[in-house]
Amino acid sequence: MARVGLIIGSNLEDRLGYMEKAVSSLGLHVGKLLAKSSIYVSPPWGYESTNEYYNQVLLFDTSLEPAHLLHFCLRIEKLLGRVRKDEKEGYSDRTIDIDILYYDNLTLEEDNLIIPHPRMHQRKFCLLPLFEVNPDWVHPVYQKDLVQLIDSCTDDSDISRLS
Ligand code: PH2
Ligand code: MG
Ligand code: MG
Repeated sequence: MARVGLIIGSNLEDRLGYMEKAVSSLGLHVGKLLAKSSIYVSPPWGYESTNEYYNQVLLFDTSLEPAHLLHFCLRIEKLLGRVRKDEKEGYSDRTIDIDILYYDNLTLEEDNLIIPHPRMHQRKFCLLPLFEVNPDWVHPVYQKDLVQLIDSCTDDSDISRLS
């Protein structure tokens, strides 16, 4: 059994609806939901769009291997209407994105899957909700805890909790 942190995000149409559906599908396919953070609202990171994101971090116990976990994440994205543009064109708006932030203390670098998520330490919309649900987490590559990661994060975008 592994303990994993996932982040879900949506910036199109019925954002809360897509996120609720993602949480329930993940509960069916991935394992036991242990915690979910508040929903955080932030502007698109890394590209221009007027559609703000909702993001939420989820913690699960799972018996899926990393590759299977990724498979289910991608399948649920597709079921929820995610259309993937050519990724060479950069980021684009999406109904739902489901990313693996970490998988126990594992570090993995494969062509289609890097764990921990290679850009999570650059993004407040990952670090702040993760701090809410697992404040003791330590990044297995950088060996920094979340207070240190948040402190050295240069992301200055406006982020708030959905109230
Ligand atoms: N996801 C991205 C690119 N930019 N910005 C925010 N605020 N939230 C996201 O989830 C997000 C993003 C690529 O996956
Ligand atoms: Mg993503
Ligand atoms: Mg993704």
